[in-house]
Amino acid sequence: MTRNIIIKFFYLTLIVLPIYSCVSKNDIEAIGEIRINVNLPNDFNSTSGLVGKQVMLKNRYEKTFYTAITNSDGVAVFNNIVQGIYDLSVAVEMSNNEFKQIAPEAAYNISSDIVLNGTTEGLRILDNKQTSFEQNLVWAIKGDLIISKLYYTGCRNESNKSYQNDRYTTIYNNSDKVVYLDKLCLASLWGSPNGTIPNYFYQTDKDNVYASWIAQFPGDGDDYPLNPGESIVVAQSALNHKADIPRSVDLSNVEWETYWADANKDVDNPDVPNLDIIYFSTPKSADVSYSVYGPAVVIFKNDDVSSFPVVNEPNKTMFFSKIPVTCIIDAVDCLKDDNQIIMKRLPLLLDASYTSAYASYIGASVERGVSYITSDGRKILKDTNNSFADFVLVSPREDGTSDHLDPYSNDKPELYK
Ligand SMILES: [Ca+2]
Ligand SMILES: [Ca+2]
Repeated sequence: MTRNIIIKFFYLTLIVLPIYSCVSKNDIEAIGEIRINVNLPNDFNSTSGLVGKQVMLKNRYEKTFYTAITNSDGVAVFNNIVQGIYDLSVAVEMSNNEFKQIAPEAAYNISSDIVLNGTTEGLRILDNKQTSFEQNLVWAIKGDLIISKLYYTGCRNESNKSYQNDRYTTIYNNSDKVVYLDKLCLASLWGSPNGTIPNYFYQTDKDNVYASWIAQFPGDGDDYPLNPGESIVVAQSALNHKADIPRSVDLSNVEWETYWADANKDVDNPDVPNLDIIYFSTPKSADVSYSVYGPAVVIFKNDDVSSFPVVNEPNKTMFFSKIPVTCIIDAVDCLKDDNQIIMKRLPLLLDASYTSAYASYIGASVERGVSYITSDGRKILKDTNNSFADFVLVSPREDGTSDHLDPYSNDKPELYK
């Protein structure tokens, strides 16, 4: 990944320099040295877990990335950063053994590997007055099941008319054990992915998230096993969308779909089992679905899901199901673009940043990059609870076809294309 970024910057430099040669020096002034001091949580008693970790700075307007590696003090040094507004991001994976050694109290009773992450949004690197910044990390348990791919943008037909009934979610077993999908819940959170007023719930409550809808797998505990390295797809509608929309996808043979009977507008594929709809804030809508501009999606298990409280924002009439963050297994926040950071819906603990398709109706998906491949050929997908670091955008080809949008594939080892 680092090599790709370096190569990218090498070419970028070759291309950009002649153009910039006519721009005044102040516009492109580089800042000499920027130091990022990465700090583990207070109850971690050593910085040994921080050696050799990647710190990323993303220039907001140029959408370029810089990376640096932490030294033995947990400090990452960047040289010759172009002045600008940056989003800082650190994501660290830690084994359960190391967790137990460095933070025995926090790790008590926890048998999973963990991730540590932290972000600072809108870091102002504009001059040499401040060249040293602190970045604190928070930890979270690494999930077995992960949302490996989201296709939420919809696409367009040959007459350029928008189409969005083909959205889907892929769930992957990222562990080395069989995991059961029984009673797993899939939910989309309330909140716009673009706008000017930050999400009320996000602003006021970091211990819960608030769902517009919740769909749940049936089963009583051992009915729907998912093997290590395998995935299943939940379609909004399990149809061959390609039959009428060549740029869309064939979802007629996926494992699951959501079907909302009450509005009488949805189609039930009898050959594909349905998730149970546990909660729906807008029951007159045709189906439970995602925003084409970017949903916030969570998967979780909780025995009390049917009796979660439903709450509204002050002076608002819509109600949402309140989900405690402690039961969430995986989550991804998708925003409309890089200018919508204030619209985040997921607490930093669940997703330290966000991912984006940057446009709607383009037939693009967001999918996790491959972290590594085990000796027996199983892909371990990137999962640091930081979508900015974990996800890559998969766009259609130039001719507009999107048949490479294979719901089951994760084959992007290199991030930040
Ligand atoms: Ca449906
Ligand atoms: Ca069905």
